[in-house]
Amino acid sequence: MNRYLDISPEVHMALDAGLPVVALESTIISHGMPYPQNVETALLVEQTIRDCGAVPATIAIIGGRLKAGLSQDEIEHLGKAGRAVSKASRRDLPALVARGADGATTVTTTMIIAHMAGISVFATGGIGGVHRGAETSMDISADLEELAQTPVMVVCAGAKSILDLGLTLEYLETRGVPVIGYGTEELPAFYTRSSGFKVDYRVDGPEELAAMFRAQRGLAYKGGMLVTNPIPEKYSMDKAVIDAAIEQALKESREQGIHGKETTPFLLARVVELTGGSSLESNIQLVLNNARVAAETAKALCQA
Ligand code: PSU
Ligand code: MN
Repeated sequence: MNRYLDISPEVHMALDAGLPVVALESTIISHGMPYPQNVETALLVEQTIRDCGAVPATIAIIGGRLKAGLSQDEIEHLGKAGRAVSKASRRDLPALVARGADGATTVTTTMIIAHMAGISVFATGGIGGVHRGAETSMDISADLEELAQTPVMVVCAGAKSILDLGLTLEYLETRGVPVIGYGTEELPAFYTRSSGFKVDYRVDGPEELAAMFRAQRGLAYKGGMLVTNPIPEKYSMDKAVIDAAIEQALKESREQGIHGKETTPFLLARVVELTGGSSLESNIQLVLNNARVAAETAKALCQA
């Protein structure tokens, strides 16, 4: 095992026994939602995974240690500290480990640590991607590169249209990452079920998903797989309302010269503020929905 990694006793026992485990990220806790809803959601997501018969492994960096499986106190700490906790992407891990610092893991670093721990299924809300205007800013999330090189299945609700969804799909195609629609042929756009873009393949259940992931492993590919699961109909948002909030947030980020790792957290926080928090409930519900699909798929992978 990696000398910087700590696997919690519960996660360790599950992995040893060949039981299903689902990884969860922590940037969504510290940077993706306000306190206290972030902590409530993180705990509810863990409970949802347990109710499905799998074991949750929330991932973060605490005091320079890579953690797979957090205590309630650690989750509470990450949620309360919020944006004071470093958002940790691939390039940040060496500094955080060497300095004994805390870090909230993005999709990228959650994939890295999940893979180190031997966990292959990961549930989240949305992934990073190619930003609008990337042809000049070159702002492309490290999440896409990680999907191309680390063998973890990421279950998300698509990507928010703060990004250029068409370019994000082009990038994933180039890097050989299969984009799967869960019960849909269309790429979901996080708050809404449709985006106008097609996914590569549609699957209709956890067994089919597990079979595809098993085949990818059998082919000895080094990359992962992106599963996009649309938000449940009853929680999906009005496209006009969310699009207006996103346009406004993008305009403010340009005016304020927001760039680099601050861009995504800034846009996410402004969208929640501008929609009066009505997007927060949708966000919470889609994460729970993804947790259920991930747990069922982790179970199907164990039954091989
Ligand atoms: N998109 C969301 N919610 C999130 C994130 C993205 O809808 O919480 C977070 C995830 O942790 C993701 C990260 O991995 O932001 C991407 O950041 P960047 O664009 O800086 O790579
Ligand atoms: Mn970026």
